Amino acid sequence: MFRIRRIQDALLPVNRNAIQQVQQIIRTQFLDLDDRKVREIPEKLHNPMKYDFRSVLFVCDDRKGRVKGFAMFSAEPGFRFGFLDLIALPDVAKGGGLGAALYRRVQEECVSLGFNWLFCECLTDLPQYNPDAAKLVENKKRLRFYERLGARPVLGTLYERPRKANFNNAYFLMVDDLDSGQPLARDVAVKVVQALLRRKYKKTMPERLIKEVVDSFTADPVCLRPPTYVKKRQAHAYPAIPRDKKITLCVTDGHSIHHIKDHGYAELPVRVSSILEELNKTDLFEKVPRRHVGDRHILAVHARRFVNYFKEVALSIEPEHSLFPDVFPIRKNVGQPRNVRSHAGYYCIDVYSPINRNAFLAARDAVDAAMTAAKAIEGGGHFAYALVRPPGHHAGYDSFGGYCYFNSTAIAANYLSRNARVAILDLDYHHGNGQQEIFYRRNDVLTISIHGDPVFEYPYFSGYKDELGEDAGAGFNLNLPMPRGIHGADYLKRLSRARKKLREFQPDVLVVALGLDTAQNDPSGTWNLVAADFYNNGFMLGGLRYPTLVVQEGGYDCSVLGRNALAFLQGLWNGFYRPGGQQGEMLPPVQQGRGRQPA
Ligand code: Q9C
Ligand code: ZN
Repeated sequence: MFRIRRIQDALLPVNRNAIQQVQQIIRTQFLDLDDRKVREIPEKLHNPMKYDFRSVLFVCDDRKGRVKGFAMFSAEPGFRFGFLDLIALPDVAKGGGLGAALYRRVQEECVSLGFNWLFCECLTDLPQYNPDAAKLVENKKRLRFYERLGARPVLGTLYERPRKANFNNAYFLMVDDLDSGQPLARDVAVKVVQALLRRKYKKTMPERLIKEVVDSFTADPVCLRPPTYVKKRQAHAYPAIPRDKKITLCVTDGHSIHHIKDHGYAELPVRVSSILEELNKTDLFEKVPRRHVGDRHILAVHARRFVNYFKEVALSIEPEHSLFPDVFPIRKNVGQPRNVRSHAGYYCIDVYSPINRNAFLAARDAVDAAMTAAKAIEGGGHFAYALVRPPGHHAGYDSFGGYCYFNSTAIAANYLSRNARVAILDLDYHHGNGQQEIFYRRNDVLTISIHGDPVFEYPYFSGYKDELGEDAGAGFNLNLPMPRGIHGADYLKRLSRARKKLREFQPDVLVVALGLDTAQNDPSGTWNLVAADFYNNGFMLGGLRYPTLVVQEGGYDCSVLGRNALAFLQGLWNGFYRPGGQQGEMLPPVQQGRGRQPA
C-alpha cells in the first residue's frame, strides 16, 4: 500500500525524513541538476514567498515512510498555470502506476487552484537528439506515459533545440489542458515560455536565446503533436478538493452518548450532531474512524489515582443515574475517604460536572478521537478536527470539572510533543486551566489561552496574566483575559498577540482548543463573535502554516455551533492554502471539480 501526500514543510519528523529521501533520489537520478537546487528544497517549501513560484512537493510513500516516488511542482498564481519541475517515474517501464498517481495528483492540484494549464519538459524521441538507442527507448516510454495522462509535446518551435552545444539533452515542452479541451493560445504560451525559461535556465541561457525560442512560437493556437503512442488519453474525474488536502475529521458519536438529563445542563449530545450536520454540507472533510488507544496516553498527563477513581466510580453507577459531587476538601493534602461515591468532590473543582457511566465512556471516546486526529497530523496531514464531547480543557492533572473529565487536548498535545514542538492555543470562552496546569513546568509545550477575565468568569481561580509558567516552563504559558461584551475586532487584536507568541516559539504543530462559547448569545458567555469573526480567526491562524489539530471544547448555542465551527475551519484552510485570499472575505472553500467521469 502507498499513499500520496503533499509536503508543505520540513517541520515534522515524518516530513523531514521524506524530504531527505527525495533529495537522495534526485541526487542519484537527476545527475545534471545543480546541487544548490536540491539543498534549497526545504526552504522553498517552507518559505514560498521568497521565490517567484510557489513550490509543492508530492511524495508517494508506504506505511513505513519509505518514499517510492515524488513530484516537485511549482504554481504560478499570476499566470494561472502549474509547472512540473521534476517527477520520478519509478515504474514507468511497467505502466507507471505510481508515476501516474503522482501526475494525477499534480493535475488535481492545478484544477483545485483554478489553473488552466500544466506544463512540463520531457526528453524528446527525435532520432537526431537520440544517438543512444537505449535512451531513445526510454524516452519513448516517458512520452507514452504523458500522452496517456493528457500531456502532448509542442511542435514547430525552437523549444526542443538543445540549450548547450555540448549536451545532447533536448526537451519537448509538454502541454496538458487538464481535460478542459481548450486550445493553447499563442499569447498565453509566449508568457509561459518566457517565465519558465527565465526561471529554469537563468544561469545557462542568455536572454538572446530565450527571445529566439519565444519568437519561434508563431502558430495560434499553439500546435501540439497528435498522440503517437496511445489512441486516447485516459479520462479523469477531478475531485473538488484533493484527498490529502481535506481536513481529517474524527467524531465521537454512537454508543456511549453522555447525556445528563438534569434541567439546564448545556453540554448536550446535539452539540456534536448539529456541528456535524453543517460540516456534511461541504466537501472539506475526510472522515476517519475513531481508533482506540491505550490508557498510557491518558496516564501520561493525568494522575493514575484520578483516572482509576473516575473509571471505577462512573462504571459503578446505575445507568440513567448521575452523581453530583457535593463536598469539596479545601486542602488537597488530606486523607482520602473510603466512600468516594458520597465524597466525589475530592477530584472535582465545581458542582457542574456529574459523574455517571456514560460520562466515563464518552470521555474515553473523546480521548480516542483526539488521539486519532493527532496521529493524522503526526503522519503528515495538515489539518485534523476532533469533533468531540465531553470537552476536556478544564480537566487538570488530577481534577475534573466544567463539564470536562479527561483533557483530550492535553493528551493529544502531549502525544505529539514526543517528536515535535507543540503549542496549544485555547480559544474557548473559559480559561484552559487544565492544559495550563499540566504543562506549567514544561518548555516543550507552549500554552496560550484567550478567555473571559477570571475576575468575573469561570473558572475564577486561574487564567490571570501573571501566571507565566514555572521552573523550565517559565515564560511558556500566556494568559490573555478579556472583559465582558467584546466583539470580533477586539478579539482579533488579542489573537494577533497570541500569534506573535506562537511565532516566537516556532512550533512544529499547533493544537487549537476550539471553544465556540465566544459566540454572540452563547448561554455561557458574554461575547459577540459571529460566523465571519470565526472565519477571520481561522484565517489568521491558517496563515501561520503550521500543521494544526483542532479539538472541540465548549460552545452551547446549537443554533449557530455548526456555522461557527465550519467558518473557523474554512478560514483556517483558506489561510493555509490560499494566502492570497483577503482577511474578512469569506472565500468559497473549494473550486468545482471537473473533468469527464471515467467510463
Ligand atoms: N449555571 C466549557 O466551556 N459554568 N466549560 C456553569 C452553570 C461552567 C464551561 C454555569 C462553565 C464551564 C468547556
Ligand atoms: Zn467554555
